Amino acid sequence: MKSSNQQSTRQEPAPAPAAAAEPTSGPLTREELQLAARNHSMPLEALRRELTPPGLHYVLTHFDIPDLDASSWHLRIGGAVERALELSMAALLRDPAITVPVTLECAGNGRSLLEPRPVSQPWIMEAVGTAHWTGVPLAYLLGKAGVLPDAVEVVFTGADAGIQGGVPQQYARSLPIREALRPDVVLAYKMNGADLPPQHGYPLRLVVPGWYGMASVKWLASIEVAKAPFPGFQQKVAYRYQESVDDAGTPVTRIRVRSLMVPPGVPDFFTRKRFLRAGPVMLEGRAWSGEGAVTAVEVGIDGTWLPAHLDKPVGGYAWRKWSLPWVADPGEHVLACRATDITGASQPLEQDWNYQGMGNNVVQRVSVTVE
Ligand SMILES: Nc1nc2c(c(=O)[nH]1)N[C@H]1C(S)=C(S)[C@@H](COP(=O)(O)O)O[C@H]1N2
Ligand SMILES: [Mo]
Repeated sequence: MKSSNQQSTRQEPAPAPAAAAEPTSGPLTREELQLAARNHSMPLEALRRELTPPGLHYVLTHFDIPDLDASSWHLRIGGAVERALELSMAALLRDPAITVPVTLECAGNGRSLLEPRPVSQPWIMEAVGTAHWTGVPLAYLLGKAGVLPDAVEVVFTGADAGIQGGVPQQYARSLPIREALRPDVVLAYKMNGADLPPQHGYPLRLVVPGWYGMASVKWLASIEVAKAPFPGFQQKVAYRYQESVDDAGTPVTRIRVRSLMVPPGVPDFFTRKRFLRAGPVMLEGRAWSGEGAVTAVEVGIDGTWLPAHLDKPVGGYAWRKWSLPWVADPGEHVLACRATDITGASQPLEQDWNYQGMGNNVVQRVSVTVE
């Protein structure tokens, strides 16, 4: 550190931009509260529903929600293509459509459970939701445009702009070509059968099944096929598994296996602690993984793990319902759930820390008082 009145000829390097402030063990800040009041998670009781109603689905918006007019809005598809396209909403509505059930989860979900706490949107564990997304397969439009053979990525830019880590930007993310050409990647104009709500990307958003939410760019303005990896802030600085601020880290991609439980009984208003009557109770919840099918869920009752029943999956990248009957006896109990996916990956009992608080898939524990 040099003091301001000291003369120095040595040039200090400018600090590299960071996705968020230094992690802390201090109390929640006003800035975190401000973000938490804008970006909400899904109340856990909504896990009872296979599809999350839009108002209950989690929301994460970095900057401001744009106010777009679908009648004048256009999507540009250009870059390394044979013919650039400029599409109106009316034109997109005439293209073939698909509907895909997708569980979206924010990569920062669980961030605030880490110690020290990465400072950003302070998710606890409910930044998740499942919807039917209807729209045009991205592969269809890329096929129409004709991707050139030396293309490596596709860059998606949203209409929303702001500053993060000192860097002015429009929200933008890329996908490798092979992911962009998957048949289930959709440019969605409907959520659960209705027009997209403003907060979920009206009039058009990308939905990338299996990937953490940051890949699913909302309020799409343009799609650019690129011959080199995209160096944008949300790709190279944010959404990385980093040990420290100056670790380049590795990119966050697919959703790690995870399960959540509908908290049984009734809550105390302020503490959210749970209370229920002694006797039979059906423990239930949902489990998902961006790596493929969920193959097992175990329910922990005071540290003893029991296999849960799994319902049929509703889609390749949508959550799967699990349930287990339990006879609650009076006293204090700790309930937990733990999913395993087709790759053999299971949720950790303790979470490894990372600088941005990405990919936390630690098992959920629910304390209940049975009376
Ligand atoms: N244009 C734009 N797209 C975006 C974002 C954003 O801030 N701007 N946030 C991303 C992040 S981090 C997540 S987790 C998901 C959240 O989608 P949802 O709000 O529809 O649940 O949108 C992604 N797409
Ligand atoms: Mo996110």
